[in-house]
Parts: sequence; structure tokens; C-alpha cells
Amino acid sequence: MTARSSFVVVANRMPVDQVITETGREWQRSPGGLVTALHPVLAARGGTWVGWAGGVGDAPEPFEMEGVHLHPVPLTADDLERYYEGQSNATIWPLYHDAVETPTYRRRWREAYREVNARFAAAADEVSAHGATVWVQDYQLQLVPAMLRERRPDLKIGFFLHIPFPPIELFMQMPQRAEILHGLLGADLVGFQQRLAAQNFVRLARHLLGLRYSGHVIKVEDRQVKSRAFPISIDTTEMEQLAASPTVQARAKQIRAELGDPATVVLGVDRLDYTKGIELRLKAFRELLAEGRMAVPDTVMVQVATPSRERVEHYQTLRLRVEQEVGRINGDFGRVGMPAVHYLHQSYNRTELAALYVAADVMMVTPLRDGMNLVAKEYVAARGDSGGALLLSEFAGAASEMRQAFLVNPYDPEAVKEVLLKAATVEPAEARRRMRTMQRQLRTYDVNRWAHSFLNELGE
Ligand code: ADQ
Repeated sequence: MTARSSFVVVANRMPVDQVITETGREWQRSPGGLVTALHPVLAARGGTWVGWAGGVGDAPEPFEMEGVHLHPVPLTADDLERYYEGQSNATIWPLYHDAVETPTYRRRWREAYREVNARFAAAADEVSAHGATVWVQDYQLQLVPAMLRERRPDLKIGFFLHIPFPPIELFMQMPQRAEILHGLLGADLVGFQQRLAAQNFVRLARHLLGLRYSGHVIKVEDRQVKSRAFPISIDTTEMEQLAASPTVQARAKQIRAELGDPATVVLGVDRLDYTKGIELRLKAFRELLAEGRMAVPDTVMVQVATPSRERVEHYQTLRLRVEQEVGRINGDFGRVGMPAVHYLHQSYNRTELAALYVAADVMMVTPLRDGMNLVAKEYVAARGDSGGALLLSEFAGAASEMRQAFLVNPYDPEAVKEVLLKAATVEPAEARRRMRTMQRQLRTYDVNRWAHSFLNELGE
């Protein structure tokens, strides 16, 4: 008999990873803000997290960890290919990010998306107590709210979209458009990263389904659905403390020494994703080197690109293009033992990541479109009083809040170059002043505040 909870989170992934230790396999809580923010709420309420545990075939039996029930949902190899890599990451992901790569539409992917969403809805039904609050996360599960409401009208259902929500003109491309919109409207509250996205959603409901709305409230039959922005944030205290720790400070010094003690370290940290604008960043750096406005070894760039979605074609071609550009820059401007770009196609632990943030003078965050971008926030939190400059794309959700960053239009190569030079040469006093303002904002509006604002609005 499955335990029933009064608070349930439903997300594509469970917040744990299986690791192999000396004594066998064991589960470990995965790092990340969402887990950190939701864990206390879940633990206090004996809550349940429904999600995919990784791996294909049979799912592990439900289990408990640190006071939270974990309820794994199985995915087959075929689900992974069609629901996850296909519909989620080759259709919805590019479409919602301004179609910066062309979305692929396939009927068999849509069918799998529907089937898997139904499986998640059934699992959520099974673990939810009468009148429970269920919080569904992200673009992989947009049909779950309506599917769950159909089974369980007693539940209070929230949905949060971590990525952008496109303007009507783009959304209308989607063959499954009405189904997805109906799916989301199954929630009582639909949360977005930005106000504009919440407005897009309300207008879309009128445009596509003729629904009436007033302000941020849409009328759906006898119910009301609220559409609001809740910009996500980070665990600010955790990052501040980690970055200030002696281990991280020492490692940051060592990183700078290993880079040859350059005057300026420029850093990029992203999942290797075509929305993140890694290529345009490299190109700006190459042109500045070619024009003699920057020089190696005075300035070096470090680009960490976490492997991501490696079986999806757009990601494979992106990797080739990025690595070709890195090779070209190093071929033209590097010297023996002194590359211009240090490229790391690896995943890092939090300590090493924090040390890189502490070591970097300029952080380049240049997405063509991004729901929020937590790297930008992590960098600012890690800086303490040491200054540093955040170069930030206007097309990242974070740009709405972080107005003291060096904001730039990533589609304008000359602007990116100018702003990079400006950020690299900013006066230390001004750099610290900008950082302090952004840090104050991050301390007040951290990920706990984000989770609580959402749940309050949902009527928790
Ligand atoms: P992502 O697209 O994954 O998230 P982002 O917000 O930057 O992008 O979060 C990435 C996270 O991964 C950060 O916490 C970062 O520290 C970590 N990370 C990046 N590279 C790493 C590496 N090499 N090793 C280890 N960790 C690494 C999606 C949306 C965003 C939105 C978030 C949260 O696309 O817009 O901000 O969800 O809602």
C-alpha cells in the first residue's frame, strides 16, 4: 500500500542520483536549487516526489530518503527516445526558445508524450491524499495538470514552467497546441519565470480557446486559473558560504596560477546547449584577439560546457561547431602551454564550480533565450566583495532582475565585443558597487522565497 501525502512534487527527474560505492549502489540527493528549496517543504509534510529515477526498464520500488518519499516512474528506451529526446527536447525545447533551432514535429513523439504524461498523472494520483497540493514541474509534463484533475478534482494543482513561454505566433506552430494548452489549464496556478510569459499564456488562452480573462485570471468553465510570474532563484546563502570557504578560495588562487596568472580571466559555464550562445561568445573573443584589442596571455578564457542531451542531433552538431571554433582560436592565438581558450566538456562538482566563479574576472552569460539562467545568479553570489563583472544577455530571464549587470544584445556581435571590453576594464569600485546591489537582491529573493511565493499564491 503506497503512502499518501498531502504535498506532492511531480517532475521529470527525481531529486536523487544512484551512485556506486564500496558497499554497493546507493541513492544520493542531487545538487541543485529546486531540490534544496523543496526539500524542507517536502520533509515537513512527509511529502512525495514523483519522477523518473534514470535508467530504462522497471523502476525501483518507492523508497524514503531524508524524510521524503520517492516514487519512481519507469521509462522504456523507446519512451526516452520519443517522449524525452523527441517531443520534449527536439520539439518543445527549441520552439519555446524562440525556435533558435528549428523544432522537429513527429506524430510518434507526440503519442509517447501523451502516454508518459498519463503515466506521471496516474502515479501522482496514487500518492496524493484527499485534497492534497500537487506541484507539477516543467515542459516535459504539460499535460499532467489536466490529466490529474480529470482523475482527482479534489486536488489543488500548481504548475511551474522553468523555460520561456513563447509568443502566440510561435506557439501556434505546434500540432499539439490545443492539447497542451488544455493540459496546462488543468492547474489552479500556472507559474512562469517572467511577466511577459505569463501574459503570453493568458492571451493564448483567449486566442486559441476563446476563454475570457481578467488581469492574470482565466475563466475555465466554473474554475479560475491564475497565470503569474515567479522568477526562480538560487540558494544564495549556500553559494556565499561555499565561495567564501578557505578550500574554495585556495582552489581559486590555484586555478589562476594554473592559467598562468593572467590579468583577466573570462569564464563561461553552461550546459552545452544551442540556446546558451556559446558560439557567439567565442567569436567575440576571437575577433577581439584578431583586432589586437585583447591579447593572450594577458587575457584567457575558460569555457565549461557540461555534456547534455548527447543523442539529440542539434546537440551533436553544436558540439562539433563549438569545438571547431575553440580549435581555431587556439590554433591562431595560443602558444605552447598557453591556450587562449581552456575548453572543458565536463560536469563539475559545486566546489570546483564555485572556485571557477571566484577565479573569474568576467562571467559571460550570453543566451539567445533562457528562462532564467542560474549561472548568472551563482556567479554574483560567489563574488563576495571581490568585484568582478557579469556580462548578461538581455534575453535571459535573469536580465529583468539583474539590471546592474553589463547587459548586451547577443545578436549584435559588435555590441558583445564592446561590452566584453567594458566589463574587462571596469573600475574595481564600480564593479563592487554593481555586485553589491545584485547581491542584496539575491539575498532577499532566494529560492526559498521563490517556492514559498508560489505555494502561497496557490493557496497553501
Ligand atoms: P538550465 O538550462 O540547465 O536550466 P541554468 O539555469 O543555468 O540552466 O542552470 C544550470 C545549473 O547547472 C546551474 O545551477 C549550474 O551551476 C549547473 N551547472 C552548469 N554547468 C555545470 C557543470 N559543468 N558542472 C556542474 N554543474 C553545472 C533550466 C532553464 C533555466 C532556468 C533553470 C531553473 O533553462 O533558464 O534558470 O532551469 O529554472
